[in-house]
Amino acid sequence: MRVGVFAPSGSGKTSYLVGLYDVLNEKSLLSDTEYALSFAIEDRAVRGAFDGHCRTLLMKRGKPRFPRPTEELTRFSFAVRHKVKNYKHVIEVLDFPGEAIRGDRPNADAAAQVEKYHTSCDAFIVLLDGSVFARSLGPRETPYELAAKSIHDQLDEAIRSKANSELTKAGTPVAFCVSKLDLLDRDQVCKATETLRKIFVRIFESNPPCPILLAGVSLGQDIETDGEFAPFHLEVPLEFCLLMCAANATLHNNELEMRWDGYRYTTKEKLERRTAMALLDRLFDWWQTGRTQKSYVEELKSDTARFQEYARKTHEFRSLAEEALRALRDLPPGEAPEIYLSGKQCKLAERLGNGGFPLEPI
Ligand SMILES: Nc1nc2c(ncn2[C@@H]2O[C@H](COP(=O)(O)OP(=O)(O)OP(=O)(O)O)[C@@H](O)[C@H]2O)c(=O)[nH]1
Ligand SMILES: [Mg+2]
Repeated sequence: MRVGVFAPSGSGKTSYLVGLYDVLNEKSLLSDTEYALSFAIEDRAVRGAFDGHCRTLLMKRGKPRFPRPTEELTRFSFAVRHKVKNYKHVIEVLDFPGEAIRGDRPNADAAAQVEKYHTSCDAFIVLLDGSVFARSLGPRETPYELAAKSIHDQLDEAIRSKANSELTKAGTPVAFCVSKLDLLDRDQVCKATETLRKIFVRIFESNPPCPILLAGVSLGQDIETDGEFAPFHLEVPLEFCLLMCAANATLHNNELEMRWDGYRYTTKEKLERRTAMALLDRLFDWWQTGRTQKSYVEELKSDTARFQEYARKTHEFRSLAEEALRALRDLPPGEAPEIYLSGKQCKLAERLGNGGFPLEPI
């Protein structure tokens, strides 16, 4: 799964990723009955850099605790595993200088690379600085608004180009996050989400529909002065993307599994009929179809292998989706994030039903 973490410069992308790394490490240490997933960055150099950033975030106070503005594109991946079923799936992320998507002054080379990466993403986490978004939209667009609109356009295009593939079959998930939630009061949160919905209205109401999450995230109260690192909902957007992509892949592979079972069945039938037939019948069949008994056996073998591969994937993605769904459903009632599909609010299903789609209309 490739996740695009989209945000204009200074919105807290790198800080979010560092905080998220810490939260995922903590959750990975829980027992499998509490949290059955574990996350790990497998590249030692990248892991070392994240550990360093985490230490600074936890030990220092004020501005120096945060990572410096990002100057280069950093692509990394972490593996998510199911602790019991021992299934591994790789999640790829790109951190980049937010400058690259500033509407007014894009760095052409980085901008092209960022855009290329994003068109191949299966899911998106969009971070927008709550303290900027809580202000009213003025008559003239600020560079921040221009950057947000540029994100909108790239999202729109990426969603179209990714439609109907394995992880996005029933829509590309997008988690919109109001970042720096600790700086906002209730009215400002409403204002920020209203602005966000206005700018991204086409994504909210996209057709075919994309599952949308709307959440607030923060690294902690007074984190920019002397507050403790107290992560709020940092893992929620990722769990949502994981849930939706894994549920989509379950649907997709389940469908292929059924279709392939059909092929397998007909090949098997033909083979059995031919085996039972007299030599003359076989010759007649060969003359009519040009196929030998061996070719039927080979076809059956490869069909069976495909069928088993799809069945395995259905099972594995399902286990990921179930656990991500459980984690999201376990959030305290007052903290449940808002979820939308085709502009309408939805809720999380109690469990993945046979249909496998985890959202229900309210
Ligand atoms: N109050 C508050 N401030 C935050 C939070 N997260 C980040 N910040 C502040 O936002 C600043 C920018 O964060 P970065 O993570 O560097 O933002 P970025 O999106 O990576 O920026 P670029 O690398 O320039 O694209 C930090 O230096 C902090 O001052 C948060 O949760 N709450
Ligand atoms: Mg950064």
